Amino acid sequence: MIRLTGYRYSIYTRIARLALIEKGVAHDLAEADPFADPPPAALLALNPFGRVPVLQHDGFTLYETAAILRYVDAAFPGPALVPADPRAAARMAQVIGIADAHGYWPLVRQVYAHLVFRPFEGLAPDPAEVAAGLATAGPVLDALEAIAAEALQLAGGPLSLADLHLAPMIAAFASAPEGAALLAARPVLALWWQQMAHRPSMIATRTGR
Ligand SMILES: N[C@@H](CCC(=O)N[C@@H](CS)C(=O)NCC(=O)O)C(=O)O
Repeated sequence: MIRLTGYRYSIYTRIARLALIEKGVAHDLAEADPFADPPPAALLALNPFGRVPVLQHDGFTLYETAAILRYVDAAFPGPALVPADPRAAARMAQVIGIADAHGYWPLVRQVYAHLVFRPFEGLAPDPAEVAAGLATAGPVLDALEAIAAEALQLAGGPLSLADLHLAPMIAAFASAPEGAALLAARPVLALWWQQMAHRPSMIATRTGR
């Protein structure tokens, strides 16, 4: 049994879904809203931190998206999503680290959440969060642009876990016109994003927000 517990609007859930789809792994989806207060007991039983996604595979339970992606890549047949070249693999891990440590909050939780998600839900954005997110996003995009320009990762080569980890965050960010403008100013990264946006797995996992 392969089950992914996630939330339909969750960026991290989308990342895990991309990996499963790209590897061709058939799986169930279980819905749990981690933003509920308190989070569902069933989710807390799988992840003590109450976050999604969580992967279950034949009695093995795993949370933390980067770990889920490494497991999905290693445990199932299909195209290898970790480069064999040590430097490309290191850049892959670096992109994932940058996305988690520096990208998710400004790109998703500040810019996307306040300019796209909250208005969709009929809620007012907080201009201070938007301004802070846009300001913080610049250096993050610059760092990713430098990596893409080096062409070991994020440059249209063989698909890797870095592409899958970053694409949903960039998708959310660029769905705000202000985010799209900042992305367009980083041409190599923007070209990467144009290619990723058209992948069938990205189209199949659109969230509707
Ligand atoms: N470090 C976790 C982060 C996962 C995460 O933050 N997921 C979000 C949804 S995209 C969540 O569950 N948020 C609930 C909350 O912040 O309370 C991972 O890599 O899986």
